Amino acid sequence: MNISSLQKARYEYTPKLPGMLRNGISEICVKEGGATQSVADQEKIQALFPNTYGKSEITFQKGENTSEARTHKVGVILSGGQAPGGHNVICGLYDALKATNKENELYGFKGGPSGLLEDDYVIFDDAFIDEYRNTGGFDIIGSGRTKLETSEQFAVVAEVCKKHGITAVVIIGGDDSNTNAGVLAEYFAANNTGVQVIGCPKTIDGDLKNEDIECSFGFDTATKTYSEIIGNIQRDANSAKKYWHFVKVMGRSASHVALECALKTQPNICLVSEEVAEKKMSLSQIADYIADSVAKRAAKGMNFGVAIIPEGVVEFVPEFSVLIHEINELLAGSKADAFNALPTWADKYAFIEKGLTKESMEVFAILPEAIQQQLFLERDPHGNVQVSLIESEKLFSALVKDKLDARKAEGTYTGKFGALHHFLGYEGRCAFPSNFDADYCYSLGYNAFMLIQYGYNGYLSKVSNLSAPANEWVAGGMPITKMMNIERRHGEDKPVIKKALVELDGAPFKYFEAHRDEWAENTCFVYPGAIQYYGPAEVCDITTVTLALEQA
Ligand code: FBP
Repeated sequence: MNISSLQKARYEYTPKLPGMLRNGISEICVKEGGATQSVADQEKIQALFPNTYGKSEITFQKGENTSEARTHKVGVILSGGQAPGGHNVICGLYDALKATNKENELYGFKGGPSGLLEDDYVIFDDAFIDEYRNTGGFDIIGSGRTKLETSEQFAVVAEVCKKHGITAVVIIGGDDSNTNAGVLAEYFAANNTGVQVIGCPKTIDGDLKNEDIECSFGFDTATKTYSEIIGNIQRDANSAKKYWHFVKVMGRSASHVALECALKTQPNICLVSEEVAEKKMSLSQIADYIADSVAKRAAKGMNFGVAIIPEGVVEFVPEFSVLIHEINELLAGSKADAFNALPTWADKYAFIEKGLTKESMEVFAILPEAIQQQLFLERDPHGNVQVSLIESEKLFSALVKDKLDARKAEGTYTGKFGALHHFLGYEGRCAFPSNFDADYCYSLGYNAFMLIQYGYNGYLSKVSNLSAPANEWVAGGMPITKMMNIERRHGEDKPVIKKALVELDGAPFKYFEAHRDEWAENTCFVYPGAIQYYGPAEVCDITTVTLALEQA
């Protein structure tokens, strides 16, 4: 197999573990904290999780390992979108499991949760694992978005575990997958299967975090990768001085990725979806806000700039959500056939004009035609508009152009405006994990096995104190039920891990808010450059600005 010299070098990299896990398996003991409670809706969550609710927080310490000596077969799955470091979670899990007992085995179920349902697996050995150490991607076993959530599915998983003698399942996933890990753990306990479930917090979006989970893995590497590219674009913009670049970054439900990239690169504009929702901003107001920056810079002779747009922002614009809802209604059921049968876009437009309320039609009318068509043509299997496919970077640049044209007509703007568009998403999800993610992920996996060895069920592998050097990280576990509350999902009350959105009174947003006016008007670009894997710790090992500000 041909591999790059970096890949070869990364095979040799030894991930750093938290101090308390460094002394060898025989010297890791457990300290149990007090009983826990869910963050909200305690009675309801307790009633739903009678076997796994209220368990203690766990911290590992240096001391005699008192766990029961038994052979373990562990199953692992990767669930949802790729995130750098997933391979290292599996490597850490494998190394801890083998260091404990050579007879222990690790089964990797292929293609995400469906691998568990279809009993499609590999059994890892040293040669297999060694090819994936410190590499990006989820290709070691693949991932998938099948949801493990029904009792029928749980019964199948229990059968598969029984068939192979699997004693524990590790689920590497985001908030939904770990919610389901908690429900599966309860099912296993209630049915006396003897199988444990441990979750690991993954997602580049950074929206699986709370008072216990300081960050999800992959966020560090993905945002460093995007920031490198944004910095390069900024330098190009500052060299050529003729384009405004609209850069959309991934992050469907939260703007952590956009905000972190902005904190690293200091662009002229960064939209934060949570603020858009809080201030109930309209598309027109957002366009004016960006156009103001364009105009102020143009007045100083700078007809260039960079704007970061979070992937999910349009869903946070109240008037846009109403429009989407009305379009879904307008084309519900057989009405879609009547619409599709109309021969021209003009006919379709007339149909839309008749079906939407006046307010929604006003919003629809200001959209560029390409976006209007996207709303009607690209629909999911249920017939709903696929908001994630909307090219919001193009939408906003078109709206800004309209605003500037109007200002030109009024004589209040005389600059030039040429826009270019970028979408940074998949580029960052499988990058070689930064040293932080390589270390963090390996520790999460290693730690997950320690939780298994000590018999815990329904826990999330927890590694904290992450802005300190790895030696000072704290390893342990937190009951998944502690992170749950009840939310209305698809018309039903469900116990779920709360998704973490950007907090507008949190330190990262406050820092951004305090500096953005200056960044909007002047050129304060920062060029972070590529992720460095070898060199001084202050260049290679520091994590995100978000975490540094949150923990300052
Ligand atoms: P997870 O929440 O599963 O980690 O995935 C998040 C994400 O990376 C988003 O940022 C992006 O919108 C989405 O995945 C894309 O999903 P897909 O890989 O299915 O196209």
